[in-house]
Amino acid sequence: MSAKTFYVTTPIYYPNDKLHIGHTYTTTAADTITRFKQLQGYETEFITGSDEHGQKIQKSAAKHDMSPKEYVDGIVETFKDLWEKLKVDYTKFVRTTSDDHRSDVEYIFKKVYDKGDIYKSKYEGYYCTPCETYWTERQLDEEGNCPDCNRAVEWMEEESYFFKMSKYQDRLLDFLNENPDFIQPAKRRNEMINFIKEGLEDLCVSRTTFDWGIPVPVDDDHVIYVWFDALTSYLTGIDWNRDEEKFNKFWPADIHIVGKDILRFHTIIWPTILMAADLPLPKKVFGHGFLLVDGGKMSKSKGNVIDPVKLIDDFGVDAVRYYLLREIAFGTDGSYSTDNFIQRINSDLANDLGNLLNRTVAMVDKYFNGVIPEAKLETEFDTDLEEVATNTFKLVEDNLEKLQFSVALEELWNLVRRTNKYIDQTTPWVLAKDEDKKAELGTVLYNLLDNLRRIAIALVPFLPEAPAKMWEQLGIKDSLADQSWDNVKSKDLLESGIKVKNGDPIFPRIDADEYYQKL
Ligand code: ME8
Repeated sequence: MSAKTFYVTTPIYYPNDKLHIGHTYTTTAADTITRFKQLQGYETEFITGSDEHGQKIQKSAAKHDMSPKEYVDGIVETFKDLWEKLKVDYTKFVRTTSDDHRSDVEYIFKKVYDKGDIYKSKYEGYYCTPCETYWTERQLDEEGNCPDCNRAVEWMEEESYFFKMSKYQDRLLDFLNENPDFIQPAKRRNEMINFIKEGLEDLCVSRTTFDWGIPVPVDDDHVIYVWFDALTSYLTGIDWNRDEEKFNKFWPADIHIVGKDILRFHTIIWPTILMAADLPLPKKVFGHGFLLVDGGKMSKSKGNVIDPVKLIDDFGVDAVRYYLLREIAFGTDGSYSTDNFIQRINSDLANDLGNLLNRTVAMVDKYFNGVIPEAKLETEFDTDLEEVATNTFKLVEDNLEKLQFSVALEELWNLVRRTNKYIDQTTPWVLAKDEDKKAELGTVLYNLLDNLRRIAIALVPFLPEAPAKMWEQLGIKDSLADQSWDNVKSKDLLESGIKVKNGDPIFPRIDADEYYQKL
């Protein structure tokens, strides 16, 4: 039987500047789904990287008096540092300037060229350098700017190579009809289909106005269009042309996670290139919404760009990941604000979950000398708690499958709050006064601990640090690797007779006034 595999990608980001909270959002989502699939027993590949060619990078490097390679080398290090801080567990970081990638891009270009689907012609049009995209006059916005980013465009004329994208229009529409879940969220699907129905033009896939790129294999005067180059990274990442077995095992990708800004490249250009190269198409592309700051667009000129490194330094990696995944519904735009961040962390992590753990462990310490008691009988509240737990874990699983992270966490927190309510219902402090109620008290505390164990495993996809800290307090010695989603579904796996470890709160409360004063 072949192993269950799952291949997920993030965009490969442009190293023309440091990454911000928006990029962090995409990558956190990709890491979370990867960790979830691992818990379910899948063998996973998770690819990220940097998109290093193109005019935009060349211009940024020139501004800094550096060669493009020297310039990107420095910035790529900051990408990797950020992913390390965010505890992102990727399998490969693809740099488009690497030899492997270059040879894969040359190979795919040549393959499509040899087939007759790339031809030479002349190109004229309005070029948007930040988006690396040509536009026709009709496509420009009302002010004559780029319709995507609204910045100024330049008129350009060049001899270019063209990819016969128009040839694949009908096949692409058929594919989208046959695979209604390919484009996510569903509301974006029609947008893409309408765009295709307006008519796909052939795509200009080479440039001569700058030279920072991979040369066209049949013509050194041209470099390959940066999107043709970048999209191929999804093949490089799993060693296409180098490790056939691995490639066949993981391709087609299970999901490309991208922002809505680049959904078109992934659902129109990429599939048609793959069709021309006789490769299967990815199973799904999810174009999530954009993160705004205090309701507005993040921009350097406004000075409101949120630095994820500072946020992690100030609040910890779990808090940042929790906030991003809980606060913004995946697929719609959302807004970051520091007030809201602090409020969310204090109420959900410090109060609801932190208190549940503290109260429970402290009671085991107090009433059973820290030794996990046995669940010898049933209390009248157990069935209901267990029903909520079973139902919750099913909902968490279903929503994670759909990448609905915020709903999954909302459901999980219903259980956290329900478990807190179980303490109020069973009143362990009252039971503790009556020696005859010792068995009942033991049962209550065991149920609390066992629920916390299951909640901790369910948190593994979202939070890289808290679950292990929770297990330590719960007396569980197993390493992360021993946990699996099946253990979330099964109750009563916690061993009795082992000692819990009453420790510091794992989610300290944030004092907002103190934080703002320090800024
Ligand atoms: O487009 N909110 O790279 P890029 C949410 N190199 N997500 C955001 C965001 C925001 N405010 N800002 C950026 C490129 N993102 C190409 C990709 S892939 C083959 C090539 C995230 O550095 C989001 O995922 O401009 C978006 O799609 C991506 O960063 C754009 O990153």
